[in-house]
Amino acid sequence: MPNGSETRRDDVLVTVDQSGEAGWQASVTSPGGSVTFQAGPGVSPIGNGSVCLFTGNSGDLSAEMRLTTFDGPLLRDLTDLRYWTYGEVNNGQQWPYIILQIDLDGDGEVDDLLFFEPAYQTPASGNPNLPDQGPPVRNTWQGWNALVGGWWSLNGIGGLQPGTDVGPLSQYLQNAPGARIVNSDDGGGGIRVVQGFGSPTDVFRGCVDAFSIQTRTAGITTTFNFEPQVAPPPPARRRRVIRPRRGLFSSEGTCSRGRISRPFRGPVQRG
Ligand SMILES: [Ca+2]
Ligand SMILES: [Ca+2]
Repeated sequence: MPNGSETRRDDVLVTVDQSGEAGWQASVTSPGGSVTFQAGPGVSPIGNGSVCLFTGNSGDLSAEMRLTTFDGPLLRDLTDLRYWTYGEVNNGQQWPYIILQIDLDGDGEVDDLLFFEPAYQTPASGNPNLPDQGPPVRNTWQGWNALVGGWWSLNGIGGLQPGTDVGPLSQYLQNAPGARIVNSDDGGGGIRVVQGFGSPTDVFRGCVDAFSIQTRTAGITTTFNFEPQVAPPPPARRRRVIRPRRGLFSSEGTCSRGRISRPFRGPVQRG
């Protein structure tokens, strides 16, 4: 059973069906990669579709969705963080995962990255003191509660490492109580859902939906519902103006071509 809880009545539901909406940016560094807003796959957790991240044949590069609207909140004020994944193609270890960009010293610059990976959320593959969220399964929608899950730090802060040394955010905060989530200098969103950064021979394709987040100051959860992009309406049809081709009729009223060759004298009265 998926672990993502149902959308509550006080949630704000926001539909996102293209890059640039509601603060979400598509970011693709892999040459054959893509970010696609599409129907399905299968029965998506909310609505009719999801956003799918594909690395192409360069799994060492990436396809991501990045959220720009959480630039600066304290990590300790994060009170909800859940999302759903549907992994289609991967190396058996990597499903769409979350990166939080962390500023440790308050200068707004990124100092560390925190990773939540679905593959490390069972007692055997991760930290047995944390909830067992079950192993990731291909071609299945699965909900993940990242807020209560196991995380690792790029710099190993708090002893948080990939695999069985993942730990709760509280363990990180004991060592970095002032940690803040920040965007990149170039404006790239500090909350990222990622496929890629594996090895060059990897190919990753996974879809994401129902991404929920809340901070203590916001007080309510915003759930982003990724949906197939609605095709823009066709452009209004321009009125067609039919003009005679140049040279078809001469200025004297004679037809220069075709069957009528006599001067045109106007309508003939018949009596
Ligand atoms: Ca910094
Ligand atoms: Ca959806």
